[in-house]
Amino acid sequence: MTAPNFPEGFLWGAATAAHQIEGSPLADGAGPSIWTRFAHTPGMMLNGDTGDVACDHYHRWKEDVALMKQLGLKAYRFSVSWSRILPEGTGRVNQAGIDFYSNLVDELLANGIEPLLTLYHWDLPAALDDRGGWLNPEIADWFADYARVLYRALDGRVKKWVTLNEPWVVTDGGYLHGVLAPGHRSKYEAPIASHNLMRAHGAAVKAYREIGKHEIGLVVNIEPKYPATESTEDAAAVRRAHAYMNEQYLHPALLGHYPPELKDIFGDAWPEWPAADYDLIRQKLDFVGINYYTRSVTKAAESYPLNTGVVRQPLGTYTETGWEVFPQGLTDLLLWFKNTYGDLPLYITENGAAFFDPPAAMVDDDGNRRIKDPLRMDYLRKHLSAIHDAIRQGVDVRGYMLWSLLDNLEWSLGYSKRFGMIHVNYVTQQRTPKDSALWYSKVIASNGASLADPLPY
Ligand code: PNW
Repeated sequence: MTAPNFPEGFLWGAATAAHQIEGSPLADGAGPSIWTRFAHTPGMMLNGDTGDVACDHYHRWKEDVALMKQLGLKAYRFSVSWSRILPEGTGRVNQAGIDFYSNLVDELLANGIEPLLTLYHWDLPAALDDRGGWLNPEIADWFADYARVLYRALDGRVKKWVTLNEPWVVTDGGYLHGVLAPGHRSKYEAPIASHNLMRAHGAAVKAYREIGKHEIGLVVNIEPKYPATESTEDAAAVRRAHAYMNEQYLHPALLGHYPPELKDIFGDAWPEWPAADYDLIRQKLDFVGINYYTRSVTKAAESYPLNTGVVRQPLGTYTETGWEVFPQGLTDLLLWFKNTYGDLPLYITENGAAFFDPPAAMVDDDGNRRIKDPLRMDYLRKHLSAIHDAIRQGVDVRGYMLWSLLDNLEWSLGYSKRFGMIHVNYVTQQRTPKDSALWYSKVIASNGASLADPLPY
């Protein structure tokens, strides 16, 4: 490999989300979110884990920013918990909630780290779920009002804003399959939740144009779909899966319409939407954030309501979440994005892997605690090279946020899956950068050139 040239100023960073790391969800006047509630519903979380303590980032944010600085991160993507800011979701503002994020942003800036702020990473105020949550069309206004509070408090110090993280996961997990909060299972609800998410996105971007002076975008998780065989049935399955996951949100946000396959998938559960909604949803965006983890090899199969299945690859490498490692898919996806939606600045806003890492027991010759995580290093190196391939082919990728800064609460899978480049001991809360973090730190310092070097082991 020749030394890759990443664009000057490429934004190297790491990502987290409020409910996954903060802990103390009800501290200082915050209201409960659907995740506080879901995690305390028996049977919903693996091992009965909750986000009550998580990484205790709510108290250790200074230490965590110091670690970011030590590793040389240029950027940090985090999310704000809506119910810390507005305990009832609308109306009364909780100043202590604003102060927490305001202090975090100041600390990042003081350490030369650019904040990327996500307004919604899945923790809807429980009070709003009681009013219908994402099924209530009023939520577009609720979300824009919440966004305005933060724009007023932080715009200027925060220059990169994200409306929603992964509307697909919110709907698919939360309203179609019931595995994520609020735990509903309905093909009638899913399209409504999706549509209201996109209306809320549009309303928040519109509000930003009135108040904000910098950049705002949307973050989606996308995953290329390859056919299992050359049959026409599998080709059709790929089209459904692709429309459902990759186009359902990007099409309305960037093109102003839904892909036609959604009607086939949802049948009578797919409503006709008022034309005016599409104007609200389609707003000019300053960038799009892409979260990439895996691909899927797709076949026709009986499943609700998509009638698709995934074929496991016998020679594939799989992570602890059962996702195939497939770096080429990221290059393919970035090229697909450019061909479909045109030139728009892109950030990889999440990419990473859960692997089993040995506990932080090893001590090296210099007396430093070491955690060897060769699989994560290899995963990151291959994906960064895949991004570089896309950049060479003309895709405008401006930054990379590794998922995740810290081991954290992997939603309903609890603490069983470790995505962090920094190990967290959940008993002592001790943080230990894994070898992948030390390696990533060198990649950052060389602006990617060190990707050409072989891995240390
Ligand atoms: C993302 N999928 O979720 C989230 O943004 C993170 O909060 C999460 O911890 C991370 O990825 C790791 O899971 C996803 O099924 C969940 O394709 C599911 C999928 C993709 C992303």
